[in-house]
Amino acid sequence: MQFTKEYFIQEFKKRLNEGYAVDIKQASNFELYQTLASIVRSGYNNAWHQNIKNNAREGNKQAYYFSIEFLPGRLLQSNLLNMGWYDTVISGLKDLDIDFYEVTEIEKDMALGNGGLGRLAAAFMDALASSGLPGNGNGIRYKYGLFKQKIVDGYQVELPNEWLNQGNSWEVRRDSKAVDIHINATEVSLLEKDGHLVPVYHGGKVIRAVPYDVGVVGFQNGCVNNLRLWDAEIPESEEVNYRTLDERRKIEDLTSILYPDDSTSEGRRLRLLQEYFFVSAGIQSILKHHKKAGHNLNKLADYVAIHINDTHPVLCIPELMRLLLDEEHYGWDEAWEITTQVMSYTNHTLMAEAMEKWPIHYIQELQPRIYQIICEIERRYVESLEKRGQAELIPSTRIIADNQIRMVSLAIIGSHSVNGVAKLHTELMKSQVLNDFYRLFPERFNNKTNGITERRWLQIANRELSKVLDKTIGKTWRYAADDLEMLLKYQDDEKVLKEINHAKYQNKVRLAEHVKKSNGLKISPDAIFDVQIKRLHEYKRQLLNLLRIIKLYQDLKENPNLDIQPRVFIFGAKAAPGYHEAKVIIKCINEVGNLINNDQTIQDKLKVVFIEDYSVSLAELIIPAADVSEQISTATKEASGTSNMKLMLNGALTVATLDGANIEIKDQVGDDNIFIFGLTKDEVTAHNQTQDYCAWDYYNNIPVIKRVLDALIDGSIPNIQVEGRHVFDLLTRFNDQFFVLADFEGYLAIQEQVDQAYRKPLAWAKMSLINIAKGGHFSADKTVQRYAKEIWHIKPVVEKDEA
Ligand code: 26Y
Repeated sequence: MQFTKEYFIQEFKKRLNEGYAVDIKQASNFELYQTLASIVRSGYNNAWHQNIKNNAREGNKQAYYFSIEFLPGRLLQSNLLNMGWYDTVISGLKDLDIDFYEVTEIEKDMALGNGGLGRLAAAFMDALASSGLPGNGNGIRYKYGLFKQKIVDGYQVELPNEWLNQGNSWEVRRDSKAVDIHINATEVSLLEKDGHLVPVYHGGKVIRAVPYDVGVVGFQNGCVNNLRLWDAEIPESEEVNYRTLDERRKIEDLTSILYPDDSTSEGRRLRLLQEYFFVSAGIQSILKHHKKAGHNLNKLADYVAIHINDTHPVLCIPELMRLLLDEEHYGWDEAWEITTQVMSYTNHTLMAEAMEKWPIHYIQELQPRIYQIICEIERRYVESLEKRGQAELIPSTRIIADNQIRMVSLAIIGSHSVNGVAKLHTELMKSQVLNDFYRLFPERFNNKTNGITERRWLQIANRELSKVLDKTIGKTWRYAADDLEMLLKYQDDEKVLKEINHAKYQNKVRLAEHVKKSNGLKISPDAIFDVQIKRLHEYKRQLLNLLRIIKLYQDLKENPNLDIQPRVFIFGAKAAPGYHEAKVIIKCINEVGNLINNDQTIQDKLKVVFIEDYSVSLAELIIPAADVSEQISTATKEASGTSNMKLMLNGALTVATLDGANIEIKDQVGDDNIFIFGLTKDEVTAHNQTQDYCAWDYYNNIPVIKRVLDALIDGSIPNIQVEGRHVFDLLTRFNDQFFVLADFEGYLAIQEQVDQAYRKPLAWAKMSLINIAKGGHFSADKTVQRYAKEIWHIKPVVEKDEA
């Protein structure tokens, strides 16, 4: 069927009437949105169904991406784009006098993630489908997802994000695919049955996992994959075992929020239960599907690849072992062979505190059989190292130590592939943090630099720039992101450069309007829009940014006529609810903002905007409007970063340390088109090894540092008596763990260069153009194609020209 405007208009009117008994003039935006979504769903449901059937019939090997987070954002526009219906729908709605973009605003972000890792998982879903690769997601359908952030008196307040209140248009509940999960058995004994030893669980509870499937539509190729999100319920037959409200509430809590507060043992246990819940549900459902298709489990690795996204789903390994041993009666060696062939693992951080370790008794209580299996994996592992004569590597790599289970060890030992997410990160993994594992299993380690989906971040988010690109280099970049390089030919073309600047300006106007509405603050699109958007973390160094803002403010107070380019500092950041330091930093940013934004004497040369409740949708508004991208983590700490890629793709110039994927961005755009500063990885490593860093020396010996830090504690910034002192202490008494003071002067100097560069609009636009042109390098399509070829061994089942 040809999807014409006439057909669309007719269908739209019909469905609106059938669904809501209203005509267009009376319909609310919500009703219009629902109607539109229903047409979109009908448009891909058949392909979705066929895809599932084809994969089963053809025996295509499929990848399953297990992730505790998925952060897709809104789906209406990306589904329309991927189906090739975008322009037709906009034009049809226009004929009906409906503002498409207003309707899209109704959709709540699917915010089942907290940051880079979750957004990456969503980008991979889109990229897999768009590459025609059979790849599915497996995660949790959180009722509230990550909290909704409000800023009250400068403080972060966490509220539930009721994203499901009005339903989710994109999900389909599949009762027939529900599976049961046994938890909290008090004891497991082995009984002989039909010649096999089978485990019998005593005590405990059964939880039913019910999947909600979301179709993931590929870009104009007819491929629709599956994102399966699990909800927890009490099975009817089990109701008698849940007698108190408290017990029932526990089941509700299980899929209530992402990352329950882990400052209490209750919260930590809840997260562990979540991890086991979605892992067990996912693996059981994969095995069921595999058996139903008539395949032998011996051959599981010919049909299935399971990917463990960070350590959160690492119980995949003992859970698959459990099912193979106990339910399918494989011997250990055979089961282990199958498991390691199927599993692969991505590491997203090398920071010790973010590496999961679980007290043994948590796992014992959760599922004693899983604990037994982990112990046996450990026993055999230790034995094998002894046999290999590598006993010296046992203490650092073993799974169980100090009464804790190290999830990284389990992940590496139980997988055939371990990858990092940027070149530097993989190198550090191999040479430092996971070096002992690398010595044991060098062939498992590989790099897969992260990627982003240009479709969302350019085609959807930045229509102004997209138009300029279409006009200048044609439309092939919309299909093949590498074609953005064609833009390089125009780097000295004044007309094109002006158009790029104009597009940026329009995006800045749009963001300024939003800021006026949301923050009540007037900002000028003529100022530099200087953007730092990411989770609030000390290593990401929002503090470094803040100290420089204070410095500029002090300079201006001393000399109101100081010749600086007006700048608007834009922050978007959530702090983990239990992360006190991060919350203190948010308060300080907001209070410095209050002071500066209300000070008439500095003639609007500085403004500080904290955009609350940062999300994918807000990123779509902010990123196209950014002039400067702040990627200023302490070298070695940011595994990759992905907002750095999105911002460069949208023509922002990066101020960066040599960390994560910043290094690869620099390699792409060249030294002249990026602003690099700060300690290098070797310098940071040396400080850490020699422990020679002394923050007080910086404070005492460098007047500009002293002046800025003193402002935190001398009352010159109102309302931060406690928080200012806290930050001061972090940077001095606690010896500035992230080397903020060491990098401060370098940061000021590079920002001075940014200031000078911005004064030459055409030269700036040229740098911007080069960044845009090189943005295609970081396409998630290419990244997942590398995973497909080198880790999962899956092949495209839909070619582009089949669309
Ligand atoms: C401790 C625990 C529960 C935990 C919770 C969340 C551990 C890690 C995370 C999230 C990590 C995360 O988002 N990491 C980011 O992954 C991105 C995608 O690879 C990277 O670009 C980014 O540098 C990294 O910080």
